[in-house]
Amino acid sequence: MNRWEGSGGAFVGSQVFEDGTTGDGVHVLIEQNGTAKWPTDPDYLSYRSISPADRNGYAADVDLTVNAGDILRFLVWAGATNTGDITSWTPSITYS
Ligand SMILES: [Ca+2]
Repeated sequence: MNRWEGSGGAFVGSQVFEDGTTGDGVHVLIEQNGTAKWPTDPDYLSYRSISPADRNGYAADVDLTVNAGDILRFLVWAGATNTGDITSWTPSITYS
């Protein structure tokens, strides 16, 4: 969890993908203070689904305005089963 000390613009850049090969995949979402911020298209502000063994996944990129005390959450939902739900997600956050 990241908690902000200041205010301003922030770019979240990340690639999220599945490392597992079985199961029903995962569903991912970025929230700011409990409000969905990514994905924005085409699954506007709802979980983005990633199939098992999808090594490309999605570029989870979003421009945000952050304020002191804001919390960004990178949510991974297993769906119906957590079998094979090995997920890679290493976001970087750049302030502007
Ligand atoms: Ca799953």
